[in-house]
Amino acid sequence: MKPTWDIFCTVVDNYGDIGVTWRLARQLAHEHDLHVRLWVDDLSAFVRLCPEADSQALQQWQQGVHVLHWGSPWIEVEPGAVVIGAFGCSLPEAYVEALRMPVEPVLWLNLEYLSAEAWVDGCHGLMSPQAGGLRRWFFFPGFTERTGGLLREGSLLARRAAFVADPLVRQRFLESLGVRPGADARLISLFAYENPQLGAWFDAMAAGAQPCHVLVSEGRILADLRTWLGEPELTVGDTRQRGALTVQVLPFVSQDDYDRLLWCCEFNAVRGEDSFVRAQWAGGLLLWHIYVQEENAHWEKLEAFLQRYCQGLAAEAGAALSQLWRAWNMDQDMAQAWQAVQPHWRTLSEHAERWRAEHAVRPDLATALVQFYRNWL
Ligand code: TRH
Repeated sequence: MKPTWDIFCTVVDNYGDIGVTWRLARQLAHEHDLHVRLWVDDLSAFVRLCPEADSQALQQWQQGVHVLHWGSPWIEVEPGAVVIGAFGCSLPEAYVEALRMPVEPVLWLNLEYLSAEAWVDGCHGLMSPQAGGLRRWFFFPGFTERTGGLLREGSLLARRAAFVADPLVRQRFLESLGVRPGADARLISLFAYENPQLGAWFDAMAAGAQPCHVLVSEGRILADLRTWLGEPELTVGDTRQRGALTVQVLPFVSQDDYDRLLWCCEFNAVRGEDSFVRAQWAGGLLLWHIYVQEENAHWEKLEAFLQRYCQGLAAEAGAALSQLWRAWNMDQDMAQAWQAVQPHWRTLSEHAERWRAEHAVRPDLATALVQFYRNWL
């Protein structure tokens, strides 16, 4: 019988919590031959990422993962060999009680948010004593060898390479979304929170010499797009042109299709955690809209990543990219920042490829978790 691993996910807001845990659950089941139970408190968020799922089912199997509604009252179960609480979520009391008297010892992990900050190296793998003699370990994703690494399926980069090598496959995929970019247009994806700089950025693209076709994923940024276009009714499927800029609103697609979308684009504007990592694996230029934290704690995270990312990059190109990211996240002039990036486009593309290659040789997060468990036994 396969060993069982439990992953608990509370959907706080947005799609990052479920995005990360669903991806991790699938990889553990497929590549490490585990019976993975993914406990989710809000299945409606899950259905957005996995459209074939049933938002009403108490339990279901999706892509090899046992997905269960984490509702109330709690269905009592025997804990798995490993339990992962994602992003500090509190496990059901009865489950924790069962951890105190397991048939076999259980490894209890807390999967943390991704950060490029230096302190993460020192906190990854630390143990924290819990009430009743229990112990829980912190597991940090990250960008260095002293962290748990990044989520990356074993076949991801080969699948991407095969996809980009076949222009017909790319074209068919884009057509399935109703996207037909002009031959000389730069294809750009945009997934973002509300952002007051959208108008300045889009003005710059509209006035530029280079045709751009921006694919905007439906969601929180749409209100700003409506304002910029002056069209309150704008909805999924709509396409508009302003000068050199074509804007098209895309539906929210499955996680696998979202990867394909990133692979199709030269420039990906992403947000949060999971799409941010996927854009790094996609390998094109990227712009990160970081999740806002109290007292602007997220700015430090942004700078920590930029510092790592810009290593080995020509100083001027690094400065232009950093300023673009700051402008997007700190409400500074995106028009100017966008123009400043243009002369460095090629350098930045090549750098993105190098960054991907550098990180692709590190152990991925799911493999690191399995290794952590083996070492713990
Ligand atoms: O949705 P997010 O903003 O999630 C955030 C962050 O994780 C943040 O750190 C966390 O604190 C907060 O949630 C609660 O962005 P993220 O992390 O990129 O998650 C989005 C997920 O949605 C990701 O798995 C990609 C997926 N996705 C699709 O599957 N289809 C789509 O069309 C799009 C646009 C995204």
